[in-house]
Amino acid sequence: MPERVRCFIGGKSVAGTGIEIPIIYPATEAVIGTLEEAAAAEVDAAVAAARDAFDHGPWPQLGIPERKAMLHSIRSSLLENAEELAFLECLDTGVPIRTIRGRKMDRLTGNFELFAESLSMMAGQTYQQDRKFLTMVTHEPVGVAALIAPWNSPLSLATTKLAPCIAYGNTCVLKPSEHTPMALARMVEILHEAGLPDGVVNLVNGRGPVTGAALVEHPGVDLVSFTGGTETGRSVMSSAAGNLAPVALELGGKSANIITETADFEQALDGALLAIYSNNGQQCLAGSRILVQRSIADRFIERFVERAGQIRLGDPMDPDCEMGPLAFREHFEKVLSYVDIARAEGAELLVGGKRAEGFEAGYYFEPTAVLAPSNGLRVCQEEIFGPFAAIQVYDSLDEAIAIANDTEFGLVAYVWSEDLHTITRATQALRAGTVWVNTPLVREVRAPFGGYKSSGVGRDGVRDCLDFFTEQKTTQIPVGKLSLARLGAGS
Ligand code: TXE
Repeated sequence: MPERVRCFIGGKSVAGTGIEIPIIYPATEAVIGTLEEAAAAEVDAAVAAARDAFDHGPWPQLGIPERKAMLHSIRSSLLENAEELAFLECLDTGVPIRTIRGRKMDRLTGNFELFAESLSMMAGQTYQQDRKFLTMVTHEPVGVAALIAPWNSPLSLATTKLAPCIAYGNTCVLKPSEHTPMALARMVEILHEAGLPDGVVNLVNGRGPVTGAALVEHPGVDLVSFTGGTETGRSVMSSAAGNLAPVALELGGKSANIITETADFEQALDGALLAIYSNNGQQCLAGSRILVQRSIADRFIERFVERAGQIRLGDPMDPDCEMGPLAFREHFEKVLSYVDIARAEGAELLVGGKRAEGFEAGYYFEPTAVLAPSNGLRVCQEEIFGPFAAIQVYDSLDEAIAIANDTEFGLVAYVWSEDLHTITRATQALRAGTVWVNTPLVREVRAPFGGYKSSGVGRDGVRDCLDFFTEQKTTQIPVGKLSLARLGAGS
């Protein structure tokens, strides 16, 4: 475990000259390291290193086979170091180690594999309508990217940006969340151990409004990819606008999980629990509004509450742990505050609602559910980002769809039914970037993923990443000599 987390710039570890930030293990609240915040000077140096690697380095000029080979080599090195990375991510986040070892590591290594493969299939276009010209469109790297990562799943969400960014020949400066810096710092070292040229990936650490803002506003940055909260996303977009830097924003959600009376009851129950309580409840795609049809509501709520109360909270390093602590103190307090907000607005607390008992320390919060009388409540409209479900009862499918769409967000939506017409009607009407039918939380990483409305701008996925991380160049060449009008030649 590192004692100090520093910047990594131009292939070297560099001290941060900003403040020192304690790194806290959320399961014990113990200080386990120190983060050296990058001040403006280190942000400048990181952007300069990325700029130099882009403008003068080999990386953007390499052929596809060479870049592909490097991505495969990175993937192998990450696999070799997977256990160490999983351990650090668990210390950073408090997410159960079994989740990290499984789906997070697959996603981390899979991101490099996917974009290595996608390079093989990268192709431009030709336009042949005008037979006097060859017109071709090619993809070229854009330049230096600022990549801002969140704290709920640092390795997989950072590399969802980083892998396509470098695959398509760009260079970057990565800024992890100040709450979860350790696994990504080690990952950046591993990229270099695998042979990545210096300056292609640079790392700065620190608070969002300090290090993050300095990076996003930097005139040397050509594009910005951000995952985080919706309010922060708005400010990132307006800062990037100063440099006309394109932005991709993956933001919050308040996704509806519609449980119909035609659902496979047990599957829907399992799915609803996973959708709100996995990853300690901290995921943008959580099914945080559970809409249950009246005819099955009593039975569903009873079983849901019973199961929520039995979820095994504990030491996230324990392979049997199902739910760990929330990621940091301020976030714990934010999630807890919604219990009083819910009560004050007339919601009924069904389960949980307080710090979990039996833990001397750690940001442990009980799996919580409230019954909300209306979708207008704050617990139904605001992203809580914790293990906190707001359950509502509806009568008709049309009513459920209207409730589901009555939100500023539009990241994902879930529907559970064995009836084809219910499924087709709901999937067409739901205003969300992804609709999951009879399943929770599958991420087909090749397909577009992103939000309608305030849930984001742009999409992850192979085709959209190619569009975002490359410039398209149209080149035209005449076939044979042209007979051009001869201005100034007389007659
Ligand atoms: O996230 P922030 P916060 C949601 C969730 C959560 C809320 C606030 O609802 O409760 O956002 O969380 C960096 N310029 N999500 O405040 O601030 C920051 O350092 C540049 C949803 O912790 O969005 C971190 O690296 N960067 C979500 C990253 O932005 C800035 C994941 C995300 O932090 C910045 C996380 C600035 N001005 C929270 N300010 C998801 N979509 O999965 C902050 N940052």
